[in-house]
Amino acid sequence: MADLSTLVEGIRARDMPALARACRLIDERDPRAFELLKRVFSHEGHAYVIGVTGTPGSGKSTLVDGLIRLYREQGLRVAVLAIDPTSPYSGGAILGDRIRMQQHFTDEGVFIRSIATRGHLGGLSRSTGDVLHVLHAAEFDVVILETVGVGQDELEVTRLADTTLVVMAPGLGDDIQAIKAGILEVADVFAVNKADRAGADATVQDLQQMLSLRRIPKGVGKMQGHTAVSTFHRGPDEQTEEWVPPILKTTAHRQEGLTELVDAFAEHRSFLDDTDAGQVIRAQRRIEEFRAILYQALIDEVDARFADEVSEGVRDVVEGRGDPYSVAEALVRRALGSVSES
Ligand SMILES: Nc1nc2c(ncn2[C@@H]2O[C@H](COP(=O)(O)OP(=O)(O)OP(=O)(O)O)[C@@H](O)[C@H]2O)c(=O)[nH]1
Ligand SMILES: [Mg+2]
Repeated sequence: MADLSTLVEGIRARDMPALARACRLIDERDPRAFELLKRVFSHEGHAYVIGVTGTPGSGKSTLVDGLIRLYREQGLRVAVLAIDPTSPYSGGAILGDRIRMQQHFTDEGVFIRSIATRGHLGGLSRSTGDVLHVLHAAEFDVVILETVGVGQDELEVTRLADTTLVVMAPGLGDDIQAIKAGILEVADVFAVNKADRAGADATVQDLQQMLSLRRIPKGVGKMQGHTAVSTFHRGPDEQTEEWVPPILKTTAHRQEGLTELVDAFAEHRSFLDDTDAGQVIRAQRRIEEFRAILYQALIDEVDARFADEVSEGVRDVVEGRGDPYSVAEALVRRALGSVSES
């Protein structure tokens, strides 16, 4: 375990090779990753985590690049995880993003990595969650999770974020229709990017209309220039506090509207910190994370200790010797029974 202690030290010192190695252990689901995570976990979690998702081509990467610059100017340390479900190292989008972000690669206060692990329970979301704990331990101030796609897995990942930004752009209206269901759920802040283009106001209105269908009180989410009005609403019952996602206009490649965006993030963060509703959201996330870790640990244990029995069960089902319910039940009984005996 001396090796692991060195790795933990390296992480705490924000040594880039150590961070990369930790990410690799997690990606590869190396058993040492579990030990590592036990050592680096802290309840507080140093970094503020921002999820960025939205319509393809809306300017997410350009925005993220601008956000990195803004946070760096404030002296904050930033990590970016590009969540790419397709492939870790290929794909035009990621390649383009890497070139765009190249200027930050020589900056020691910036860590950029893509994540693509799938295929186990919780998939992308689980391994991203693990990497987040490493980044907390490395004391990054801000972590940005940028999704490449907008499928269910990617939306799932944004649930790991304190604040999720959904990026839209004018002229991509059909996409809004197609993905709105999932996306409205996850959004804490909306950016209508490419505000320099015609149709930005119409996109803002479309969004406002969709949001108002979700029983959101009148008059909120109004625009004043780049700034959203009333992001924080106390319902008629003083007990029910509610967060109303603001809609902000940005022109990412000119760095316009980003300060207002960062202000909206800060406001959402204080909503999480200072209200009961925010505390409930945080508690629910901890519960979900624990369950995911617990179930994955059970699966790993069963796979490791009962590999032969599992294969045998598979054969029985495939060859019709047993129905899947009875075979599964027998296997679970046997696995749990043998654990309690040992
Ligand atoms: N006019 C205009 N173009 C922009 C703006 N922001 C980004 N772009 C351009 O829009 C294109 C797409 O930007 P990206 O940042 O790659 O968008 P993305 O959402 O990351 O794209 P994918 O990762 O492929 O889904 C690029 O050519 C950008 O230069 C903006 O505010 N206004
Ligand atoms: Mg991109």
